[in-house]
Amino acid sequence: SGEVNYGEEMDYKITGIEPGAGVVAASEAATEEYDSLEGWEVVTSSSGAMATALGEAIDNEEPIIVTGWSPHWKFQKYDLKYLEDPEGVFGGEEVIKTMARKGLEEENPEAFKVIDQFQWETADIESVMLEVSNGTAVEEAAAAWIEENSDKVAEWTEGTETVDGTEIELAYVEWDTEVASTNVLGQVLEAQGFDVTLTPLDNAVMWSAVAEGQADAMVAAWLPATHASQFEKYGEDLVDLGENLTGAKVGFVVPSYMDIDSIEDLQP
Ligand code: PBE
Repeated sequence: SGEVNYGEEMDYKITGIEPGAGVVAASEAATEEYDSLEGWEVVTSSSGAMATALGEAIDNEEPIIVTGWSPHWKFQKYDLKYLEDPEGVFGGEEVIKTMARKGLEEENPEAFKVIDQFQWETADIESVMLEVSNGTAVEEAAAAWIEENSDKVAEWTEGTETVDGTEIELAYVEWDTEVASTNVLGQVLEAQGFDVTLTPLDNAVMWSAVAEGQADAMVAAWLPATHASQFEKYGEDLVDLGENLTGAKVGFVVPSYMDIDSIEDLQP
């Protein structure tokens, strides 16, 4: 490594996603922390634009660095690797947690229980995400997963009663992971008789909406590192329902054909 000047080839730009994402904040911190990233810039856009740029770079075998995360379908579609982060700017293993508004348990105990019992694995969420990335509508992909995984779904609804049109609102951000999880949980709640609203928001607004009781819950809290600042700000106004998925990760992701392994292998 070190022979190719990737910085020049990429115009010293890292392909980011939405400005409110934790991985973007961590990426900006990385450009401050690493001498190898001096003069580099994180360009924000959207998760969809990042995926398009990644696909195009791979088609042309060009270098690209994206602000990546897993679970994500991109690892099933492409040969990718995380750049090592010796300074630990991106944290280590992340979990995705569920947060509910205060009062939900008392006011809507059946919904609260289902939301609390919602929990799945990387392979589950990735299969929904992969379907969606291949062009299937998320409603359809979620319904298919639910049909094939009735055992798991039965664990989420275990010990709860169906209702007759009680309203429930889930907040989320339009990241691929959260689109998949929120739609699956939403459909399970609908099948239990709830009148479900899924509300896409900016990350910071999602946290404040649940903390202030405008939305009932969200399944998109990436911790301990990615959303640490949001958790610090809103955590005490939320009910922490624990992990819905473990083994998550964020960081710089590059195609495997790139001849570097670490953020330190880049050049200013
Ligand atoms: N993500 C996906 C989010 C959390 C879920 C990694 C893009 C973020 O960076 O905030």
